Amino acid sequence: MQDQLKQIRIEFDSQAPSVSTPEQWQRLRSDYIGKKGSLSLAMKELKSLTPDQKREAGKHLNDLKVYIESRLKEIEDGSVLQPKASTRSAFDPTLPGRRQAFGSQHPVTQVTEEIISIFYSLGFSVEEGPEIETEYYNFEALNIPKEHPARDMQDTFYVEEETVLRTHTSPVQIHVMENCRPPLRIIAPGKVYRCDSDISHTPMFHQIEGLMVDKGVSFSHLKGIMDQFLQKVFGANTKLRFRPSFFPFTCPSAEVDIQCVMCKGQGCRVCSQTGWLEILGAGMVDPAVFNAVNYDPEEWTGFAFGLGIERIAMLKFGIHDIRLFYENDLRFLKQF
Ligand code: 2U9
Repeated sequence: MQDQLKQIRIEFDSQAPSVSTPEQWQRLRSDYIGKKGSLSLAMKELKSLTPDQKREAGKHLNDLKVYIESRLKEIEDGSVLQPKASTRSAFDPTLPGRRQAFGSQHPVTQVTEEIISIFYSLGFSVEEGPEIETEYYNFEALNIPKEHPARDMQDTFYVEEETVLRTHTSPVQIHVMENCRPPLRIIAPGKVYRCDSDISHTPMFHQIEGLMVDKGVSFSHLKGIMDQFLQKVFGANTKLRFRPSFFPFTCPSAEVDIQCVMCKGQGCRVCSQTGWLEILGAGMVDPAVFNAVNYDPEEWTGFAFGLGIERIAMLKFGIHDIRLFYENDLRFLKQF
């Protein structure tokens, strides 16, 4: 049987290279693996063998069948069955070219750039700093003492004993104040990290914080700048309200709300029926922070504010789940 199979293979190998038309390919196929082809005939002869011989010969038969099928496939792929170039429809040079697919900026980048340009027009410059910080710059210099709950391991990613992933961009302003004398007007955009994850929190998100220090800066300056900024982001006639709040680094402190962009103050699911949306936190820089950077709090005053960029983008674009920003799903990203 083995000799017979060898012979079949030799014959197949001698005929295969001369196949050049679909008809010849069909014929080759049926001669070898068709119902009445050489392999089927050999298969019938298995019956007369002992069980051991049958097992051995069956394996060789199967190997040969796999070989012939793969060679036939190669010949087919090598265009035997495909129309010749000359019979294909001619290339039409008048057809418009295929357009290059363009990407677009991530919605968080779009909102960041919009906010930067608004503050730039108000005389603020952009400052950046490292994402890995010492506890001193992230906490102590900002009047957040050792036992403060904000330092909790559950909120803060510790890299080493006294080194953290910054939980806000405030350390940038500390570095700037250490290196520059007032007056100053800066914003600090960038990534921040907090150990938190749900529909409105991701372990990494983006903030923009701002700081203005000068002689005679007051809470009304803060109100004026926040008002200008929020009218530009959410449209003219956006209503604001300031609620008293607490942050270790500002005093007095406030949270700033805008009238709900979805229901215009009527009350809806997005604003939890209150008619207002919390947008940012702000306040007058605490004298303890000025002392940490050797600014005389009797001579200088300043305001600071901070906001989460994803939150602004979610409200502007009507996105309900913050995690969508970081799933890299093109169906989501292509909408921006
Ligand atoms: C210095 C002094 C003061 C920055 C401020 C806030 C209020 C605030 C939050 C908004 C939403 C963070 O992203 S969020 O979770 N921020 O409410 N941030 S005042 O105050 C500073 C910063 C630097 C030297």
